Amino acid sequence: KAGERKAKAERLFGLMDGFLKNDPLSLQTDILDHVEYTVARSRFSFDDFEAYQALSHSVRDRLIERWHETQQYFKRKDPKRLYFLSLEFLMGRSLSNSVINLGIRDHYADALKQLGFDFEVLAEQEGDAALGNGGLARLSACQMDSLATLDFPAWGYGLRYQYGSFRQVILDGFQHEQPDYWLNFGNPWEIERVHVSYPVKFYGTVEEDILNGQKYKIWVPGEMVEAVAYDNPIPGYGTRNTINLRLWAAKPSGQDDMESYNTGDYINAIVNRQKAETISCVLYPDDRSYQGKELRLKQHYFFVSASLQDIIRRFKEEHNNFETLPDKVALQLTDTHPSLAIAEVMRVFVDEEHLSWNRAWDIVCKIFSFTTHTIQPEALEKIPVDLLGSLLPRHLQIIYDINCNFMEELKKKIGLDYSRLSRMSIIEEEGPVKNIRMANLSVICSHTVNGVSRIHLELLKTKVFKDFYELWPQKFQYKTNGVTQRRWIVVSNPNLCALISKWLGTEAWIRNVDLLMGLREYAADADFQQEWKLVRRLNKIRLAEYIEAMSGVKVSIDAMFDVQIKRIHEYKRQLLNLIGIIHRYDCIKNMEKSDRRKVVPRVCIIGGKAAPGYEIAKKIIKLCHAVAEKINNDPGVGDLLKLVFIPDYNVSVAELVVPGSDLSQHISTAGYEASGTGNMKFLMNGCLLLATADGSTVEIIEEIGEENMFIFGAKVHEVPTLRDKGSARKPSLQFARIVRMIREGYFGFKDYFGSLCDAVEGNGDFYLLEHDFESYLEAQASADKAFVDQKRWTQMSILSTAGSGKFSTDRTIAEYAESTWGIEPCKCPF
Ligand code: TH1
Repeated sequence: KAGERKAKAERLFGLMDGFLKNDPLSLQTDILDHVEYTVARSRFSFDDFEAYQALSHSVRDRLIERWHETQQYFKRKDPKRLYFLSLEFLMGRSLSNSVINLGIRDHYADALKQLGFDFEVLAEQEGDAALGNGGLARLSACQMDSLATLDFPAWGYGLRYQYGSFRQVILDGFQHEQPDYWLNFGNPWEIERVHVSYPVKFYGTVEEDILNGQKYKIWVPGEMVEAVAYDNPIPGYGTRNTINLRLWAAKPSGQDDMESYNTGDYINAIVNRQKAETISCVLYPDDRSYQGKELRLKQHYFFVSASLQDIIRRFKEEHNNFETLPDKVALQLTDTHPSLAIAEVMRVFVDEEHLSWNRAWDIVCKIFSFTTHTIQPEALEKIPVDLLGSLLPRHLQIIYDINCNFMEELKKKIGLDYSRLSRMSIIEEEGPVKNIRMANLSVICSHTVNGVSRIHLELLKTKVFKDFYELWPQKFQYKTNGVTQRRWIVVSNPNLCALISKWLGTEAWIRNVDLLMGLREYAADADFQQEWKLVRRLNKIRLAEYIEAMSGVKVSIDAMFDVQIKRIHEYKRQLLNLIGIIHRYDCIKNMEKSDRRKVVPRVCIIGGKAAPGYEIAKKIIKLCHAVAEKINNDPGVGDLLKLVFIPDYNVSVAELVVPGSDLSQHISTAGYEASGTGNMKFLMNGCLLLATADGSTVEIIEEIGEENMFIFGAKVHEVPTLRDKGSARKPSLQFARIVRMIREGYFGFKDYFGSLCDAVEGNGDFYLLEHDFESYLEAQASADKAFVDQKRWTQMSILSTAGSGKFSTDRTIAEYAESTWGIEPCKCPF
């Protein structure tokens, strides 16, 4: 039998003619075949979009080859695997990233040229995959790139939302949300696996059964939905390893409800079944405040249940003893969103696999690690007990049992300290409704809890999880976030990439980013500076063209491009930026004509989405437009100051904006940004940072030195006292004057901005805008001063890139692999 199988395999491989070839002729034939047979257009006439489709399919073929090889290799080697669970992945575009990681970008560019197409133009045809909101989701995407590149045997799991992050449309300066029809034109980057599907249960009751004299719980569901897998290959750079991101879509269950068909209401029965698809229909657009909505909870469980069925099935194919599961499987929880997985594993083990509670619990405590991404209380997920009890009745019982055991253990350790016990309980009893605290569940059941920057861990230890830290200090760690240099330099800034490789004399930094340090020795070199400045200028030209196309505003390339792009949030203080801009405008207006020559011209760029229900954030967007209208049309100001809002900020917009900026702002109130990752993208691209000592910026300061940045504002430990002092502080007259201008309608919309102004005045100033205003202006003045001295500025810019090595997800992932997941590389041989 084995001999027969081998002979067949050899014959098939012979038929296959080895792997796909990457010479120009093969690539052209391939692309044209896809034009004809996949896109079904004539090979003699097809447009740019059709060319993009055919091109992507040809790349996809190559991804699939490596995907197969890698998965077979993992299966054969059977290493410990990491399963990375995240409800959000912001992948952006895939084409350029894929061909670069496969090492065949130039091959494709040549092949296309001979067909009369330009690679870059075709790459622009692709829309973003935006299955996430902000930093957390892009972090998950960057981490996938590093997991693949570092050859780790890992898979990502997520949801395949039919509608990703909403499209932000600005009308009259107001944000409107529109659906993101990202799948309408097909998605060549995914592989639908119709045969990989699992039933997911909801509602119903819990009953008891007896088997071999033992009592068991059986969950009799009230609703069943099918989860279908869509695989998205993730190629590593400089390796053949291609890992998988498996996303689930909801489909009506294959188990027919005969009852409703038999009653004769055929149409209604079908229509009702179709509703199953709503579960994976839409991404929740709010990245902070958590609302206990049933659909959201359904999404969480749907995702968790399908992923675990898949993971456990794979484990059982090769193993028959769950005791070895912790040696073979690590489950990473990205924030609390997937933490129902804990209760689900307990349920499967106890109810379906018939393990004893204690054995199941032992295993569970060894497989989960949890990373938290915030400290803001409104983001901590709390599920109303009644909601969980109706949707997932068995899970509620299990969570109660876990909590009960935990409370007993805890009492033995800390005695009857009831206030501490109630703080640490998974069940929140206070308040009008009882809630399940998902964060407590995650901490109790995970072997490791990670923060996303050093300062974030400090705050977790001393505030949010203080009680838990005192109980289990060894559980708490941090892994400072990173970004992938493949996407954020190689893909998005090809000129800088080439320049770095030229001066370092190697491309090795693309896999080993610490080598960027080697740029330090050329930081003051006149030739290098010249080339550096030229690259940056070309990027600014590209950005200026985009700005003009999007907003109609013509901007000067010589001006300093000053950028703040990120989700709009009070704690991120876009309003401080705007107040600073108004102040600058006011100064220019009140200046003698002769003094204006000394002003450093600025183009202020703001971009970001506001959660649809977040009124204050939406008002900030409107204020930005109102201020821009006034400034940009003031002939007395001209090129000295421009303000533009870039609509519909997403990954591909960031790829354009980041390389073209001179200065970027990361100005959250200290203690509020758990890490921040935008700062790292700008840093890598040689953009200087104007920032508070918050989140990962604290560590950036250590790497590149405060003298190469513009740091301002209250420090973390000062914030609570400053807030308590409130209006007792010395008021800033300048600040008050500007707030009054806004309030009194200097920029129009008089009544509309009142609540914005209330939120930053006197005791209302929760995020300390007024307190930090003065030092903010000083930092801005130092930035102006530095910009005038272009030699110094360029040196700072080079030193920023040179010092950015620590902030690669390659480092983050290597740390997780070593001290949290316990996994090792598994490199597929050539
Ligand atoms: C962000 C944090 O705000 C940011 O500081 C951090 O760099 C990033 O995560 C990655 O670690 C968060 N995003 C979310 C999204 C949701 C809930 C909480 C957070 S915290 C949905």
